Amino acid sequence: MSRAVTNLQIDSTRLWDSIHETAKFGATPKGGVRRLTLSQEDKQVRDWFRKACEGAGLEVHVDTLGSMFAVRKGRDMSKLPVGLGSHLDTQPTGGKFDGILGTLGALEVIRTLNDAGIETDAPLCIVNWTNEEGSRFAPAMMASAAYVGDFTVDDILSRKDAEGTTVGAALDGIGYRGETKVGTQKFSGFVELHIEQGPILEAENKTIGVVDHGQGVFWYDGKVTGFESHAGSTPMPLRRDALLALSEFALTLEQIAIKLGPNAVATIGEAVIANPSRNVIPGEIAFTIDCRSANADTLDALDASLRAAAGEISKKRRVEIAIDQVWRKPPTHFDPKLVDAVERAAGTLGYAHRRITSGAGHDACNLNTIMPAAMVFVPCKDGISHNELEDATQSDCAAGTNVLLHTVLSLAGVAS
Ligand code: HGY
Ligand code: MN
Ligand code: MN
Repeated sequence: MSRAVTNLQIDSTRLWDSIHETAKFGATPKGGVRRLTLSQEDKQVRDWFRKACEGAGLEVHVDTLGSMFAVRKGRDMSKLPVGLGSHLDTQPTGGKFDGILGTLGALEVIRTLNDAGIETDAPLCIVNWTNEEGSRFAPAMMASAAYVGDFTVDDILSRKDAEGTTVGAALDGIGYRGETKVGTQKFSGFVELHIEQGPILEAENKTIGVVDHGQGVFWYDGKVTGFESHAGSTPMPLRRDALLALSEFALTLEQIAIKLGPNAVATIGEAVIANPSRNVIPGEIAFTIDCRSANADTLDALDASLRAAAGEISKKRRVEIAIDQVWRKPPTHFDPKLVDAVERAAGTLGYAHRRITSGAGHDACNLNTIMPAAMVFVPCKDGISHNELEDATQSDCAAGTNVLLHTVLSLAGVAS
């Protein structure tokens, strides 16, 4: 590779400006971003992204689940493109970097190659995957899961949010139900840049995380059915209190994860009392469970233990605890060759780096089931993410994007 290419660096200010320019779509008073998938705020950032991609000479197409693909021609168009990108949707109390860094970092790679007049041998394709977060519609990494065949497109289109709006209606509502059949755009491989969303890189003063594994994820929908009765006249021993049953289950689940740890986590992120009233004993609660581990056996142990605990508590408290598994994502072992390519790029660029397992799920974890995939991590402040305080430094974001650039160049080849 020529010296000019080897020394090529992205434009750190342009990347930083685009991160902060797009943060205005769904900006929250506390400095975060609320950009739920397929919302009006998501439409705004999608429109911005499409315009920026077309401005960079890319040909944009959208699939039937709204994922956006922007192709940069290569010298040899008979070759499959190298894919890079992430997602632009956020959590309700999201930050400026989760997903956004990887998508805008991919755009910055293209802009840098354009400025340098570099043509790659294979084409490149940058991607904004619909609904990575899984907050408004389950599951998370939804569109890439359908892309790899874990769910049918019709199943996904029929998924409903808490208001009863389907994915299909939400796509139509923002004009992003595209023409391209899901799975049409093929790749030779996929590389995703992302903030770590954990504390390790910052604590160890590492600039780059070379992601070789990802935790598996089990999601469940749960419902506790007790018995509504008067908060004043019902003696304590006669109560079938759904909230107290869920509370005992939640604390038991915490102990299960701690016992199976350190490589196990479990979270009840949603709990909704049906027809809440301060002087009625809760009779019904819908809740969710998120369990994770990088070890498949630990995941299975989490599953068995939480089901057993639900059975014991339901008997003891004379309630029903129904648990329905709605998503099963096994642990990810990223493609060794692509992981090596990321590690080589980080080493050549002189960044302090280490191998790392991703605690969070990512679209690249799904893609890795049908093509070679890998990830590049950069630190985030205090390891905080899925929180409006989420923060990262300009230099780390630039370093991660430089590693993405040189990894992609090593995979796509340089024609001129
Ligand atoms: O849930 C996850 O790990 C991702 O942030 N959607
Ligand atoms: Mn993400
Ligand atoms: Mn996220």
